[in-house]
Amino acid sequence: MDNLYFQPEIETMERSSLETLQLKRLKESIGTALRSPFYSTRLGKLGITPDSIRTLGDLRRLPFTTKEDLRSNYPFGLVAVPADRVVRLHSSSGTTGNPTVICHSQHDLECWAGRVARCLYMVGLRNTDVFQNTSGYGMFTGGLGFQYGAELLGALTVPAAAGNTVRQIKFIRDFGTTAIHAIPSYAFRLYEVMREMGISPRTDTRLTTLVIGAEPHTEAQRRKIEEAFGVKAYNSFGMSEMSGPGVAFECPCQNGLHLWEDCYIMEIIDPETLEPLPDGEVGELVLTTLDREAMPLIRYRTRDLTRIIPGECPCGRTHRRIDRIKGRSDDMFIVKGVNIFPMQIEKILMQFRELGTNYLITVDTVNSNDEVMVEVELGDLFTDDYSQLQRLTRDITRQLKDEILVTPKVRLVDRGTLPQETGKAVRVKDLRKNK
Ligand code: DLL
Repeated sequence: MDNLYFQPEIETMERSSLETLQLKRLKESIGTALRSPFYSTRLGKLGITPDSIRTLGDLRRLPFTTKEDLRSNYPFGLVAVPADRVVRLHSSSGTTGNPTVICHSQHDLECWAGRVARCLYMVGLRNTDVFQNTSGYGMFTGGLGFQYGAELLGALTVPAAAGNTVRQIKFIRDFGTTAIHAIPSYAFRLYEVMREMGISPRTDTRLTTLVIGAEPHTEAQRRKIEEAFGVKAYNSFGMSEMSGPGVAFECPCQNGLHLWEDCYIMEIIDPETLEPLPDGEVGELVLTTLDREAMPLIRYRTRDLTRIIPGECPCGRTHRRIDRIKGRSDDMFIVKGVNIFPMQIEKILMQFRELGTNYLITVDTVNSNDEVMVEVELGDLFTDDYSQLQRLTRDITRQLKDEILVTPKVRLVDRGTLPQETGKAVRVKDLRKNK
């Protein structure tokens, strides 16, 4: 039973067979989508039928689907099956207007759990593992998504949910947790509290694996997490619109995330011109679902920026890899005409050993001038020597300016000063939006 979730016939499939499978499933997906009010109008108007798709290239003739489409057809306008087949919905936390809703049939939930089990198996988890999930349960898909995936794998799955760090640590020790799923900012929090309690993750726990994802993070941040816990931390990518976690995941080679191409067709487009980009170039990820029946999505614009990593992976899996997410096109902020992504700033900050991992970027207009302020917490090894702090501030400012081409104000603050979110970290506050 142990290797049920390694499916070499799918994961290492010849590209040509994989593409044949994709084409077959794409036609089916379009046939299903046409049963929803939204796509029957949108695609019907263009005369699209499953038979009009003869090659994978024909997908490019179809219109994109956007988050706005989901919002304006809220809640059920994209549902393609009768109501009695829908068994669950997840919804995003829309701050303004309608949230987005994704509906699932029993079949969809089974496919999703299978994908997550496949990902966990890939990084070495088995039915003897104890998997503790620190995601919020509820509408956020990191909770139930990992719960059902890890259970399907046969692991003892601990639905610890978000927050209450001291209790999390007690569970880790009492239940012999071997694997933790956490968003990267929470992994740091867990480690800090462990240290305050005098607990070493290396010697006082049975941890072997961390799964981190759901928010952008740099390679340097991943390395810091790995050093802190003394175990490998694997990057996990997904989004509620594509069911949740389990869309793309790192293998033990940790050189990109295999995107499961039997379940999704991926495209990378230039977000301005909407034209396809060649492998290796960074652009917006566009995904089409291939095995979802309650609510298929065709050419969904994710807004996530990444690239396809050219070449083959030494692990032998043939599903292509995406690079870690560089940010979202809607995360980008513009200061003095320069496009800036929070990940550019994080990349520089993480190079300074004196700094901790929590930071906040505030953009504001001061005397008609746009200014960027970067506040970052100090790591606890650092002294409070004033001249040393000044030198460090200067170094950070210079390196940031080289990277983002704007001179930011840098403020070093004590550990624990900046807000610590229980969910995904909020890295940018753009106060210009409120003016
Ligand atoms: O974050 C699903 C998920 C749960 C993924 C647990 C992984 C682990 P949403 O809340 O809909 O779903 O947010 C999706 O989060 O479009 C990306 O911008 C970002 N994101 C997700 N995974 C990563 C990652 C879940 N590994 C949005 N790296 C996506 C960077 C990520 N960004």
